[in-house]
Amino acid sequence: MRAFLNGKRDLVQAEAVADLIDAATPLQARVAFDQLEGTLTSRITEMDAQLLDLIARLEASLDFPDEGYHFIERGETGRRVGCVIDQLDRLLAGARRGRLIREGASVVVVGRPNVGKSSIFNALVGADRAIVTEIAGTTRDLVSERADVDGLAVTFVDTAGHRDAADVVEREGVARAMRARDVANVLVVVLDRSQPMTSDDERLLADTASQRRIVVANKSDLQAGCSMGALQLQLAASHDTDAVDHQLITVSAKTGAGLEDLRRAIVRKLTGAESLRDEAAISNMRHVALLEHARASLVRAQSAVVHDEASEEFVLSDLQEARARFDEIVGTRTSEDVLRHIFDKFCIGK
Ligand SMILES: Nc1nc2c(ncn2[C@@H]2O[C@H](COP(=O)(O)OP(=O)(O)OP(=O)(O)O)[C@@H](O)[C@H]2O)c(=O)[nH]1
Ligand SMILES: [Mg+2]
Repeated sequence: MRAFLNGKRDLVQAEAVADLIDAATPLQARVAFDQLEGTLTSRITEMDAQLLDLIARLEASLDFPDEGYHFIERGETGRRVGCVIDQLDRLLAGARRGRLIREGASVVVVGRPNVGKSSIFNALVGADRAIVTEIAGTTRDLVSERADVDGLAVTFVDTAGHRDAADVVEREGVARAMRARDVANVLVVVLDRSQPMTSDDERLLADTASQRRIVVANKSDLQAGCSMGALQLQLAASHDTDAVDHQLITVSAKTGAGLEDLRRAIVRKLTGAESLRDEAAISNMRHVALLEHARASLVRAQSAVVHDEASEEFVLSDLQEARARFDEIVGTRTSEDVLRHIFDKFCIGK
């Protein structure tokens, strides 16, 4: 707090110290460290400088209306505001990753009985956690286990095979599987490639089409019972929009073939990136909220400029508003209450 009050650290950096202390995984510490070194601050300073320049030009145009001279054209104003919005969007895209890093994610394994869900689940968590037998309907309850995937804390959940069960215990298991399915960040839908597709498979593919999912064809060590081409077509048919999602991963839980591809696909699905290590991530919700607020002001300014519907004064006030949010993030204009709240979290040695 003293470093902040004396201008040696901005607020973002001070908050990073708290995050560093709280970090539970190496990746969380990395994100905090980036922030401490000023990655976020420098991005914000850049955007702020662009807005300041724009504001100065607009104000000059307002101050000298009679000179017949514009310090900036409307089109150029709109373009420059758009450019800052793009930068904000990139930062906000990193916020989803930041949140994942902080909070972790859940990956739920579903599929009809006996396709190898528990075998894949065990392989993903790296332990013989769930019972595997050749009897269909082995797993009857949710089995969950946390594992570190590429630095992310992921909770994997194994579920009961999806079918119309006669047994009450299994029926309850299937109901639980459905509930887990609905709250998953990513679904792993398992099919058995050694068997022809059944109506249960088709129903599951259709039911999960709108969710973020990875479809896996397991038992690739056995002779194929359905062609990959037919599976691909089936997948394409169950999707109406998201074309990139047709991806099908072939694995064998028995030999381990393809499991590394599956792990990578899970990270990509969760984060939208190949790896979590290549981009700055924002993990602080205060920053996200203020960035979103700034973005909304800029969108308002841009639409006023583009539709030529408001005078420069209104555009100016929206731009000022966005700058005020930037100031709040780095702490040059942050209320006492917020500061107290932030520094109250540093209770070292108390
Ligand atoms: N050959 C071969 N057998 C596999 C593979 N994966 C699983 N199995 C076998 O398939 C059977 C079912 O595996 P499980 O992992 O229990 O399947 P499940 O989907 O969890 O089944 P339920 O819990 O009953 O819904 C077992 O006998 C496994 O040994 C694989 O990749 N290749
Ligand atoms: Mg099972």
